[in-house]
Amino acid sequence: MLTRIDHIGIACFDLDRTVEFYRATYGFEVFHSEVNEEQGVREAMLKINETSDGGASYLQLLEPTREDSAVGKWLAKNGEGVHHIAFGTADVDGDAADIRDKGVRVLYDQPRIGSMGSRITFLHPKDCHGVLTELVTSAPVESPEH
Ligand code: CMX
Ligand code: CO
Repeated sequence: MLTRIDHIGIACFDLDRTVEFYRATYGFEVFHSEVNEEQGVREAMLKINETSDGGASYLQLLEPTREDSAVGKWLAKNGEGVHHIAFGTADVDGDAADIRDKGVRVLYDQPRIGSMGSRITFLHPKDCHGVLTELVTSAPVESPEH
């Protein structure tokens, strides 16, 4: 079951300048940043709020690491802007299978690794009324060591 907006993915040409815009304009700070070579992105997650399912909602700012990546291609065509939305679920495998059964193209056979060790997959935008849609299961919270 999809229980929250996990994040909104925003494509930008210059991650550092875009991070500074969100900090200076809204006061949002970087919660986490990483490079995901498989996805071809350098990214910053800005936590906006926690949610009733124990998760959180973020903005995901994305700068391509290579021109032929999904974000690189999209930026070249569209310029900066909202690239995708992501719904959070406790069960990305089950939800992706259910959605595939409804005839929507799920891009990956198995979820891949996303931000902060999450497991992610994508639904084809042409099957989702023009919206590239991601499904995310957060990494389990590590219990403190004793
Ligand atoms: N939103 C809406 N439509 C999109 C889109 C997007 N983000 N990206 C591509 N499209 C549309 C294009 O406009 C194009 O439409 P037309 O045929 O009408 O022109 C069509 O989809 C095909 O686009 P393309 O430029 O030829 O690109 P590809 O088919 O090679 O790739 C997609 C499209 C969705 C398969 C690819 O972007 C993908 O695999 N995305 C998932 C991975 C991803 O986005 N990773 C980055 C984020 C990582 C993260 O969130 O952690
Ligand atoms: Co994303």
